Amino acid sequence: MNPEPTESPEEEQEAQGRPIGRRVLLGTLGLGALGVVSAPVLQKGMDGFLGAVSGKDPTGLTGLLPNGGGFRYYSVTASVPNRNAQNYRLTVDGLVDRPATYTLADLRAMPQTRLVKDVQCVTGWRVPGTPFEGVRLSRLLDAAGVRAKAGAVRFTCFDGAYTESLTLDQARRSDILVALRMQDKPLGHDHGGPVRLYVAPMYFYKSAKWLSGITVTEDVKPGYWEDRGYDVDAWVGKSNGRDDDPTS
Ligand SMILES: Nc1nc2c(c(=O)[nH]1)N[C@H]1C(S)=C(S)[C@@H](COP(=O)(O)O)O[C@H]1N2
Ligand SMILES: [Mo]
Repeated sequence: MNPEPTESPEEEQEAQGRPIGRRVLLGTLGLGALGVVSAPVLQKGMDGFLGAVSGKDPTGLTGLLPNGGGFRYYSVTASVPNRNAQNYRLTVDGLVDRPATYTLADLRAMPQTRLVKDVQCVTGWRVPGTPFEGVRLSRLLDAAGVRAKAGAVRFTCFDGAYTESLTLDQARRSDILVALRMQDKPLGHDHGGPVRLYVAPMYFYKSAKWLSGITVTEDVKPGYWEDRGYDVDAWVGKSNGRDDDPTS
């Protein structure tokens, strides 16, 4: 069953779940500004502002209309702890021979892959030509030694709520990264830093932010948005009832 793109859970959440952001934005810009700004741009501004609130710069409101490069900030939790080079950890466990825990330095010391492709959110927005850089997921899986009966990979996040998954065949693709950098800069907190998943060929909801766990499992378990109607196999242009141009 495909969700109706114009009434996707993400948008419902944006509409209902952010009374503080809406109130602050209305109070700051005033109704005159709202009359001029079209709805999609206003929505971007709200997301950008919320991103700044949860990040570090709540003062730069006008600079966030529209926000940085077309990205919209998403989090299913009200706040997310900050993790840095000192306290970030990524665990790899489940159906593997060699479970491992990586620090940020460990991940930085591994061979890095850089990909430049479009980003496509299932709600419609697209950001062209975005560089992501990091360690191939397949490399971490090989290092862990995936057991024969394994069929899927589950991702967990240090926001404590978001989850995602891939089949093992998907996870082994060369265009899926454990990303440390985006737009040729270290991944900032708002974009899921210091480490997020980047699943180039799929809708951006597969690219779990604030990645903290990779667990090899027998079967695919639907992730956060997939429990709420999104397709588990999220190929751009071939899922969720959409016909976007592919990103890979
Ligand atoms: N942990 C976590 N990862 C997440 C999300 C989220 O809410 N929490 N939202 C997903 C969705 S729907 C999108 S479009 C992108 C948004 O990434 P951005 O905030 O860097 O633009 O993150 C994806 N990964
Ligand atoms: Mo999304």
